[in-house]
Amino acid sequence: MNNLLLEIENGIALLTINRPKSLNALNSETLSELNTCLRELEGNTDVKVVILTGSGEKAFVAGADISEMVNATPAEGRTMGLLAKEAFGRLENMPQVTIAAVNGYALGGGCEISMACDIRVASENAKFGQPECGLGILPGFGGTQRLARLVGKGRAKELIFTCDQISAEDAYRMGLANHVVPQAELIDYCKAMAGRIMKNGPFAVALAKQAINTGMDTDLDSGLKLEANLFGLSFSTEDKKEGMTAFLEKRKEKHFIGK
Ligand code: DAK
Repeated sequence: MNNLLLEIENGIALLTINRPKSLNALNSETLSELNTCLRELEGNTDVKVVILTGSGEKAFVAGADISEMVNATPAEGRTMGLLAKEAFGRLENMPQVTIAAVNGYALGGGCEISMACDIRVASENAKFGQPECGLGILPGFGGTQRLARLVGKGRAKELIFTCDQISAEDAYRMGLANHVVPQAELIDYCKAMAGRIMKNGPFAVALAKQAINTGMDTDLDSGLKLEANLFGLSFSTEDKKEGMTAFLEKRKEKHFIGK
C-alpha cells in the first residue's frame, strides 16, 4: 500500500491515511487501497475496532484530491465516486466499530469519511467543513446526507452553503464530534475507548450497530421490529450465556467469543 499505514495490536487496527504532503487528500489510488484494506479487516475476526486517522499533526484528511479532480472527466469522476461510496460504506457497515481520530483538518471528503465512521473524536486543533460549493461542486461523498442526519438539516445547510470551517469545540457542540481532546492524547484516548468497547460482546456490538444504522433510515415501527429480531438473534449466542452468567456469578472477567 502506497498511501495507507496499518498497525494491528490487541484487537485494534490503527489505519492511517498517509499522504502528508497533500494533507492526506483522497485520490483514487488511496480510495482503492482503502477498499482493499477494509475488505480484509472486515473478515479479520481478531480485529474488533478500527481507528482511522491521518498522518502528521495538521490534517486528518483535507478532502478529495483537487489536483486529480481538476482535469477529471465525468466518467473518471463517477469511478472516483463509486470507489468512495464503497469504501465509506464499508466503514459504516463493517461489523467492527470504526472510530475517526480527527487530528486536524477534516474538510470535504475528510469530513465525509469521518462521518462514515461510527464515532468521531477530534483533537483540539481539528477543523471541520464542507468547502465543496466554493469549488463549484456539492458534497458528493455523502456529505449532504450524513451531515444532515448527524447535526440536523438547518446546521448542515449552513455549513454546506457557507463553506465555513468550524472548530472542534463547535463540532462537539453540534454533535459532529463525540469528544475533543489534546492532540497528543488523541490516539490513546481512542484506544482507551476501543478497550471499553472490546470488553463487551463483539457480536452484540455488531448487531447494535446494524440496528442503529438500519433503524435510522427507516420509520420507528420498522426500526423497533428490526431491533426485536436482532435482539432475538443475540439470545442464540454463547456470549449471551457468558455475559449473564458472569453477572449472576458476580464475576468481572468475561470470556466473550463473538458468537
Ligand atoms: N487536494 C489536493 N491537495 C491538497 C488538498 C486537497 N484537497 N488540500 C491541501 N492540499 C495540498 C496543497 O495543495 C499543498 O500542496 P503544495 O502546494 O505544498 O504542493 C499542501 O497540501 C499543503 O496545503 P496548503 O499549503 O494549502 O496548507 P495551508 O495550511 O495553507 O491550508 C487547508 C490548509 C486545508 C486550509 C488548505 O490546504 C485547503 O483549503 N485545502 C483544500 C480543502 C478543500 O477544499 N477540500 C475539499 C476538496 S473537495 C466526488 C465526490 C466528492 C468529492 C469528490 C468527488 N465524486 C462523487 C466523484 C469531494 C470533494 C472534496 O473533498
